[in-house]
Amino acid sequence: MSGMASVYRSSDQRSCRIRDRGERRGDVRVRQGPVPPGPGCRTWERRYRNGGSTLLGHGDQLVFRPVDGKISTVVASVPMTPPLPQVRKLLPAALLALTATGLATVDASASASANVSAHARAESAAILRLTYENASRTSGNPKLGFNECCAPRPSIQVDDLPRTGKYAVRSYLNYGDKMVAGGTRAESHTMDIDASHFRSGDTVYYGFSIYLPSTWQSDSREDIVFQWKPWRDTCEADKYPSAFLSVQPNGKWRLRVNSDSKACSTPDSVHKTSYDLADVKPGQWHDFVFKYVWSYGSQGRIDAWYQTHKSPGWRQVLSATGPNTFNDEDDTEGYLKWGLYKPAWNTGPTDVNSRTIFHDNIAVGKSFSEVNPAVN
Ligand SMILES: [Ca+2]
Ligand SMILES: [Ca+2]
Repeated sequence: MSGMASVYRSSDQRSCRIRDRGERRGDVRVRQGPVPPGPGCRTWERRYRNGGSTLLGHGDQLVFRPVDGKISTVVASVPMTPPLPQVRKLLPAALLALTATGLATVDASASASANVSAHARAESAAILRLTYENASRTSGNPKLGFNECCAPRPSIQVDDLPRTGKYAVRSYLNYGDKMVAGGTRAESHTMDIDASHFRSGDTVYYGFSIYLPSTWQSDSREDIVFQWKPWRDTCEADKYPSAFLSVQPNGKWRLRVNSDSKACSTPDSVHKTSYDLADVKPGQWHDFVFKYVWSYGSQGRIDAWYQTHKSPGWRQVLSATGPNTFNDEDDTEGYLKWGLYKPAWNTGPTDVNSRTIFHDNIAVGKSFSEVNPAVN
C-alpha cells in the first residue's frame, strides 16, 4: 500500500505544511512548521519518525509507504512542474485543468490530460464535475483516487448506463472482499483534488445522481454510498465522516451527520443525527443536491433537494440547522467518497452477498445550477 502527501505553504504565508494522505492510523502525518529563510518551503526538511528525511519543495508530491503497518517511509518525492499556485482553490475550472495537466508526471497520460481540458471548457463553472463522458472511470481527472480490492476483477469501472450522456461509474462489492482502507469498500475519492475539500466555515453545493439496479434487494444492514470525510487531527485516533448518505434496511435514503465542537474528537464526544430523506426506488436514478454551510457551531446548515429521473420535479427534503462537522486544526480538511461501503461486512454476512451501484454527474460548486445532476 502506498499513499500521497503534498507540501504547500499556508494561506497566511507563514508556515509550510505536509498534508497526510493516508487513512490508516499511523500513516505519515507531518506537522506544519515556520517558513525557513531563503527559498521558503522549497528547502523545508522534515524528519519522519523512522529517522528518514527528505528535501521537499512547495507543491511536491510525496510518495510514502507504511512500514510495520504504522510508520511510513519516504520512497520518492516527485517535483511538480510548474509548482501549484497558492490560490488553487479559487481558480476556475479551465485553469484547474491546466493545473492538472502539470501533474502529468505523477500519474496522468497525455491523453487523459487533454480530456480534462476539453471537459473543463465544455461544462459549467462548477469547481468539480465528473460526468464520465470520456469513457474513463477517472472522468478525465487523473487525481481521482480509488479504494478497491480484487484485481483483476474490476470493482470500479465506467459503464454505459448513464444519468445523462453515455456513461456513468459502476461500483461493485462482494461479501468476503478483502478490506481496503480499513473497510469493505469500492469507492472513488477526492483526497488529492484540493478544490473539492471542505472545512468548517465553507458554504458549498454538492450534486450527484445514484442508480440502484431494479434487482436491488433490501438488506438487514445499511449501504453507505456517498461520504463527506475529514482527515484526522493529530490528536485523533480515527474519525467519523462529517456526513454520509446511506440506503437503509427500512427502504429510506438516510443522511447521517456527525459533529463535534471539541478539538480532539473521540467516539464518545461525537454528536450524531440522522435524517430520512426519501424512499429508495430500485430501477431509477435518484438525483440529489446538497447545500452545506459547514460549521462545528450553531451556524451550520444543510439543505437537500431530491427527485428521480422517472418523477422529475425537485423537492426539498431537508432543512437542518446546527453543527454538522468537526472542530479541526487549520490544515485539516475533508474530501468526498462515493461508491459502496458496507461496514457490516467487516465483521460478518448480511442478507445480501453482493452489491452493484451507479453514480453519475458528481459535482461541487457554488450554486444549485452548477451542480444540478439532471443536466449534462
Ligand atoms: Ca454521464
Ligand atoms: Ca478535531
